[in-house]
Amino acid sequence: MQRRNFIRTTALGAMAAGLPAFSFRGRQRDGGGPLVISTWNFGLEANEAAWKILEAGGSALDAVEAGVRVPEADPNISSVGYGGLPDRDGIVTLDASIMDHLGNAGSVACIEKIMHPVSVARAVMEKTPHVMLVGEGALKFALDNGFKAEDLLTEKSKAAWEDWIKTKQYKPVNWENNHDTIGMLAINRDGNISGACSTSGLAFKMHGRVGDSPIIGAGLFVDNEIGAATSTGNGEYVMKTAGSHTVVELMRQGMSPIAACKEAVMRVVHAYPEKLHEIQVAYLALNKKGEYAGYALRKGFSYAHYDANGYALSDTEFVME
Ligand code: SD4
Repeated sequence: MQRRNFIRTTALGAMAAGLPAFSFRGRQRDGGGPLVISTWNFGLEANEAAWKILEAGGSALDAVEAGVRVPEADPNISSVGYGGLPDRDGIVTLDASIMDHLGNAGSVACIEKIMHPVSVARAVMEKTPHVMLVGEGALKFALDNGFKAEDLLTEKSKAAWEDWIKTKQYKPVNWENNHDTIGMLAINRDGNISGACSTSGLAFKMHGRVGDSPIIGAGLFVDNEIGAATSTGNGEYVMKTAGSHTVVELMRQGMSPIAACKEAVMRVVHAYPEKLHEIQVAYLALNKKGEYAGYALRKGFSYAHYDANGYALSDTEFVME
């Protein structure tokens, strides 16, 4: 917040002095250095873990994996990894994806018992000819590759499920947005871009339900020539509009990150007007120049940012309250 105020002050100062001020509607990194951005507010640690790698001259891929692993391991975050809210049968199933600057991609969907699905997604990318493994096959692959099987349900997430089941009795599936999928995008010192995304998906979803986060082109897309995008919200609407790929394609046609994110949100607005009262869809995007922004259907979407100037949180613009 402090940094936001600082930026705002600086921009106003520049305008007052008759100097070109950068726009709030998307920002440009200073001097072309590395940076990392991520959806919502997972605290300083996630972005800091990524930033340390970028600052040391490491790859954007290592950075986003390290960053996403932080909330995955945090039992107090109820929407990602360990401690994530289970499905309506009380089972924690996780979705994750990763994509690098060479166009390589990997993902896992509906994987159980593995605390770091983003690292399994990376292993799928690096060790198999495939992009995506799901369910039991994904778990078997993870175990074969040295990942440990663990109980991901915590006392707290179990209690939340037991509470929910008392009143909802499986109906309807919880469609309220369980905020806070982490989508993270980074650009490193060489200007190469990677992204990663990880979630426990919608709370109390149907068993077997997969969201947008592990779908390349929906929850995440990277094109190193253009930029990258990631999404959060009700994944069904992101999937039905091929959201993140749409954002990157719009940037390819010359749109700024904020204009591209807004247009992708507006595709949902136009296609599903009768659903808007019950859903959230939000995008975060970064282009090759290091300009970045987010845009949301509803008020309340925020993102974190870390670069050489430090850490900052920002709210995005939105279509409706
Ligand atoms: C999903 N997009 O599984 C995810 C959930 C999410 O904020 O982002 N919640 O649909």
